[in-house]
Amino acid sequence: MKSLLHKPLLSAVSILEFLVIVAALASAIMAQEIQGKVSGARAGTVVYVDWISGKDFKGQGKHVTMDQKGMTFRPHSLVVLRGTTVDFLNSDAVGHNVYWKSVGGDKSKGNNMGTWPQGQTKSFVFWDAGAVPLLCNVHTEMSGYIFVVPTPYYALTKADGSFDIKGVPQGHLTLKTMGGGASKSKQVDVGAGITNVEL
Ligand SMILES: [Cu+2]
Repeated sequence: MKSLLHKPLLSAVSILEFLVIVAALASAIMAQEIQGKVSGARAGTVVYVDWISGKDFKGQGKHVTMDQKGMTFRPHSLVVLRGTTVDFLNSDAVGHNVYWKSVGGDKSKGNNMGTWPQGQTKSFVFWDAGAVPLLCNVHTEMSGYIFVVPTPYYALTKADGSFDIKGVPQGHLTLKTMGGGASKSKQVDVGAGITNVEL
């Protein structure tokens, strides 16, 4: 009699324990996500998590390509983590130049990479966070953007201003925007699962 009562009780406890363990594992594995909308924004505004104290994210060793093709910068907007190397490629049959007047509005960070022919690449490592408006002094109608961000947690807004940043750490974070007008900023408490933010 005693053993009959005891057995189902034991198995009920172990099922509960099992479910608790599964739930704990799932929340640990499941990445946190920030979803939201930047009011008034169109496609191409960068939304990013600002510096996190105690963390020093670097894109060191990582290469991404900014192409000049069909007389345009491709992609038009490129977001990179600071420390990332941008390989400027010329895919057109004409010479293209690459220069920027400032980084994050700081004119002392302006640079002219020079002009080079088709098939060649010149590289630059971007360490300073901020917007880099790209120009070509051969073709004044050409323009592009590199947005250098301080953390690997970022997204570009879609046409309706919505965004989605996956894999964000939990905690008290600052969300900021870059490009597309005046910069916005908001404190966010990221918990498990999805956190919704309006900027
Ligand atoms: Cu050009």
